[in-house]
Amino acid sequence: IKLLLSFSLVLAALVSPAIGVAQSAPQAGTTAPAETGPVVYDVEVIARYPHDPDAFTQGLLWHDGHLYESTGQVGQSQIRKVDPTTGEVLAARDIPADQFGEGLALWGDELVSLTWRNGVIHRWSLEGLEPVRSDPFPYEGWGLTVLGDQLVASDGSATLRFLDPQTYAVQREITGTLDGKPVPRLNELEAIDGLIWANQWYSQAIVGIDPASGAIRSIVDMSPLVSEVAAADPGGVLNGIAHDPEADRWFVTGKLWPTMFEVRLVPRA
Ligand code: DDQ
Ligand code: CA
Repeated sequence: IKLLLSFSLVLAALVSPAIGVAQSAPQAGTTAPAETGPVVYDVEVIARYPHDPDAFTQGLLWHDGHLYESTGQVGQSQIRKVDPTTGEVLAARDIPADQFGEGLALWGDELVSLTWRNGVIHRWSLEGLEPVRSDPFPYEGWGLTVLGDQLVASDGSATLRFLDPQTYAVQREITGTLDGKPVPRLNELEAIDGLIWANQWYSQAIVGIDPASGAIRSIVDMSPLVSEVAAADPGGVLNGIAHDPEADRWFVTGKLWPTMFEVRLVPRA
């Protein structure tokens, strides 16, 4: 597990050294029953589809036969509707050019998108990607998804905030933890089958977080996909999880990746 969540040694020096995985050995002599650890999964690649290698993927979701994607980097941030099979960008709308686009979620017939440090959260019509409204948002914006009747937002720490989808008021928070230790740099999010699945910035794993407690229940080793893509750009990290609930299909990609992977999770024996 430590290995799965370990990240680029080059970046280890630049980013906070704590990756937020358990470093302590199990305590000897304790009689309390050990809590069940996370289930570790490998991925089986079902299909590979083209993905715009210039898309700095920040948010990804599936809706009604299409992928919707938000992209980042100042001056290049967009909201996009994408053909999942060809990777063709069917429609795109620019995020204001001075802003850095981040996570994306669908609420009703509107897309909601974060910005990294611009302090603003946007809404767009699903049909036509027209800007609907923009509101102040007092946190760093990283990932965004919907669970039940709330939005869930990450901010680059271990904290996930549950927000009112209209007012964005924070209704509760959880801390993503593994063996009780906070797991920082939670990034792109997707709620699937009752867990909040998260990319962790600069790790080669996706984690499944219990929305009640914050405990990590699942760890998916994505390192074969990261190796296959071998992104040259240091920013080209694993990022982007989408799920087609009708066919139970998982889609994963990364920033500047030329490939969109459809995968199946296989519990490690
Ligand atoms: N964020 O999307 C994770 C919030 C920010 C992305 C910033 C991209 C910079 C990439 C440079 C990597 C070298 C440290
Ligand atoms: Ca997503």
